[in-house]
Amino acid sequence: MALRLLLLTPPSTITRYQPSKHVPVKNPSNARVTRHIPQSQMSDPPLVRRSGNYQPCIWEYDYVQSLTSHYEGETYTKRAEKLKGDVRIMFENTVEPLAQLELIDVLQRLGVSYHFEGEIKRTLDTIYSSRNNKWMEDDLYATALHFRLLRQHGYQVPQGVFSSFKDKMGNFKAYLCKDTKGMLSLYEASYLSLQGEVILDEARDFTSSHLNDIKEKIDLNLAKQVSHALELPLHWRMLRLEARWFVDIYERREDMNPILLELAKLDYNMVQETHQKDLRDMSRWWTDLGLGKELDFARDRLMENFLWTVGVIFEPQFGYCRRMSTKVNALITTIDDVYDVYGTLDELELFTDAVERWDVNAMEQLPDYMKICFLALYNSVNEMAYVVLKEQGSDIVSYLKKAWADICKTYLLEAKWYHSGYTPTLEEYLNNAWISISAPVILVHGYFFVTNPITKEALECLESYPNIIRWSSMILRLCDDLGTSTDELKRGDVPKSIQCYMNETSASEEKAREHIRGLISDTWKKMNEDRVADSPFSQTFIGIAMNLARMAQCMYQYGDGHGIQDRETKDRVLALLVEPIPLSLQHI
Ligand code: LA6
Ligand code: MN
Ligand code: MN
Ligand code: MN
Repeated sequence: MALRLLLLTPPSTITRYQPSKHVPVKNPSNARVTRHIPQSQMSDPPLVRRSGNYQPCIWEYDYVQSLTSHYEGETYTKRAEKLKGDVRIMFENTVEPLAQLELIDVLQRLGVSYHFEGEIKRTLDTIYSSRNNKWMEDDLYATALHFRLLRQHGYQVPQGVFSSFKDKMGNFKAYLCKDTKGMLSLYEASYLSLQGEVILDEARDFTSSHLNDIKEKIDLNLAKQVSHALELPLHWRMLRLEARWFVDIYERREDMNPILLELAKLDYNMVQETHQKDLRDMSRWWTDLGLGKELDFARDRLMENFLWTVGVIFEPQFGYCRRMSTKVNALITTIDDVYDVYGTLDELELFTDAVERWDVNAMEQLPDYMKICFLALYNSVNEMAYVVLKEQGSDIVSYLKKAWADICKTYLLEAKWYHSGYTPTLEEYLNNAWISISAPVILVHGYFFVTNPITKEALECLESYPNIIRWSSMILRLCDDLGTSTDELKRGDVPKSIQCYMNETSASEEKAREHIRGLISDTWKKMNEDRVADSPFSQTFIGIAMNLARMAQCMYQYGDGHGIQDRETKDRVLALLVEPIPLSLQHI
């Protein structure tokens, strides 16, 4: 109905804002009119607002509330304790360095290494300080596995360990191509690289091109692993989803250890049970808040907002962080649509001002739909600060409100660019867009959800957004642009990184996308450097920042996984949050 109205009415009489250069008015099929707001001055044409044309939420409240799992209670925890004890004995009985590394690798991939942090640290310490490296000599697989695991855990290993695999001409020796396991191991290791490490860049090129060539000619289970790795390397993958995938691969392996497999399945199902509790809680919160229903132009994506938090921190003890981060994500998703889709420039100025002042009195100046949005934000964020004040005696309101003021200012600048039809340079765009993607807001809040006691040094560092936050944000922004900008431009939005680059260099879209993928890869290298640099942050917090980037790779792997619910994201929700891994419980 509304769409027809728009099509039948000449653009000049129905729209008050100036359509920018990026939105040809001739083709408004993606812009749906949702509401007409009567204007006080009759001479003004009626105000027409865009809509993102987002589909309503596919996850019904009752369905989400019905998600339960029986993997709860003493029977299961006892069995899990027994299996964990068996694994500890395995650590004691495994003496060969290669076998030790393989045990650690399998535990990590199966998603259960978080139970064995002490054992893993002790084992890697011993391997790192040992002078006997004979077991690695001429063994590409072992050398690369050693390199990857040690670097991952913050030990310094030089890229030069791979020099012996190169010939006099400086090329990787040709015979290595026959060693698929070694090639795959080198490929994964190459993603632990820092900026300027040429040997690792070459290793990545060499292994990816050969693995691509042979993937149709090898054993099926191995071929699956090769294709999976080529699609996204292990270092960039969302941990839980990888664990779910690897359980199936591991089960088919000849050297599969039934204890590890059973522990992995049982633990996955038990963790899923705690995630379901968090999810039910948050779906109740979101429904009670009513923001999704009130603001019908915005994405109603509680499930997806929760999914991000599982990618960011999955361990059962961090339920508080997951729940509060879900709230933050839901507020971001809604407010982003206020700025990108629905609000007029005048209103957006007012909203930005209200957030900057963090003053409940500033609500008076807002239109009704913004009042409800502002108060939801104000109350939710203040409540999060209240918990910290109560528990730690620190007043963190100023840090939280600064993060929101910063993002709103960047949103506003994008809105101004859009309304004036301006295309920034890529640099100008990215200087703003790493904040407008919301990762700084998510991470600043995340810091408080996992830190007790909060330190003065960390607070000072947080205010100016340390590198670890910047890189994580940049990866999220660039991945988001690759996945969402096509639709965004159709509906009318500021040019994103791809379009800014095209405009600046006259590159084709494909070339621009390649350039952006290159920037993502460079940013990962910077992140690899800063995640092990001296900082006032805990490993937990650094993990959150890394995992946010991984979640971005995952959400936008096949397009807009955050906005579009019924494709890959739906399968992922089912695998992660709904379906337990089938498990026969003979021993329980
Ligand atoms: C993506 O939307 C969106 F809402 C985000 C803020 C991405 C991450 C979200 C979380 C974790 P969109 P824009 C809640 O692609 O307008 O519209 O910045 O973001 O490109
Ligand atoms: Mn948006
Ligand atoms: Mn936006
Ligand atoms: Mn986007």
